[in-house]
Amino acid sequence: MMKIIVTGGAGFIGGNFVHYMIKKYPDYQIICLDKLTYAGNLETLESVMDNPHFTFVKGDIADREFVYGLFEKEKPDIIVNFAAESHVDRSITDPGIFLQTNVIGTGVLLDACRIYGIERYHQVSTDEVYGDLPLSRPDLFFTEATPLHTSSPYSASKASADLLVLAYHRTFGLPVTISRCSNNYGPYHFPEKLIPLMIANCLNDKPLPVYGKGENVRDWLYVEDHCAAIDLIIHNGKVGEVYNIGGHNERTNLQVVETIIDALGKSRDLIKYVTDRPGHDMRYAIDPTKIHDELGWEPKTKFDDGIKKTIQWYLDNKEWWERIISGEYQNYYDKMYSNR
Ligand code: NAD
Ligand code: TDX
Repeated sequence: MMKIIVTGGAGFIGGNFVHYMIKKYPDYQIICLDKLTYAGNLETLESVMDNPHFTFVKGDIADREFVYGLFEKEKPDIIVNFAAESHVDRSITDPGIFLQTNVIGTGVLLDACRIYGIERYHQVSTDEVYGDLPLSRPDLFFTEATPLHTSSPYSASKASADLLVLAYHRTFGLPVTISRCSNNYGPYHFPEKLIPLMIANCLNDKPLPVYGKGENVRDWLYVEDHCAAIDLIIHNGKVGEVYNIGGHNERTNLQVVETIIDALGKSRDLIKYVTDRPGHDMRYAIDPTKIHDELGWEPKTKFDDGIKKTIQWYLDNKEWWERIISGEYQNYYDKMYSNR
């Protein structure tokens, strides 16, 4: 029996991870610690709220007193830290909160682990810490040895957190692991991100804002495959190690948008090319050899199947995302996209 604190479990990937773990390990105790920012949504956790093996706690990972109190009370075995400000565009308009949550918050969790003792601290990081690859070199991939070379305040904050995690391992012997994953997609993805935004706008016959020429490449991974990889790392991964996670599913943004338009039977005239994101990374591509060879991980879902499942989920769960886009999100959308 393990007790796991999942931070950021009311968000997209953390929420999927909570569901994955409860299903796979019905004896484990899962505690979700989440601040419920604009990106946190208790409706994502509705079906597990009454499960006696699940507890939801509202709180901020950067609130030292609160975090120490929780560790003292719960004495967790494992921490999986998903909690973060996660949207690159928001980090360009307001970087401060990214430093507060992603860097300071990670530092507080690490201190709590030192003081109260844990079996494993796992940091959920991102391929964005490696910067980007040129479109002219499709033979290049990010390995765990690729130098950190960040582009946005978001990725800089995630890279800073990674360095802190590794420093706590080296200096204090804290049993840590880090995973760096490529772009996820799937159920419960907040509609500010490319795929859910395009699905929602398509269904509402609204323009589809493609940054620049739409030629940037992302390496898409179905969220359940990411959850399975983290499950393997926390149980079998080597302490002090970094694992890249990605599934060789590269697509240009334009290809992704056209796939969604076609699947929903809409017109490609909905595409609207808009001003590019400042500092926009060209291409991300992960080499997952290490996690494959050491832990036997392999992605199960190909992009063509995963995108169909995802679109179906958004069709079947309109209430979940319609409630989000009808609220405060509208102000964000107007600020970000009008006059762009
Ligand atoms: P998300 O924005 O959907 O969810 C983040 C969650 O963290 C929300 O529930 C939010 O309320 C919570 N949170 C934010 N600040 C907090 C704080 N101070 N204290 C406690 N909770 C807080 O993000 P996501 O897309 O699910 O990403 C989860 C993690 O995975 C992040 O660390 C992100 O950097 C990383 N990641 C994401 C992707 C991706 O494609 N989405 C890819 C690789 C890595
Ligand atoms: O309206 C849009 N139009 C557009 O062209 C949006 C929201 C995005 N884009 C482009 C920008 C990117 O090239 O689509 C691509 C994907 O954008 P996002 O969904 O914002 O993701 P990205 O910036 O690639 O970062 C994501 O993957 C790595 C997550 O948000 C991060 O948390 C994760 O670390």
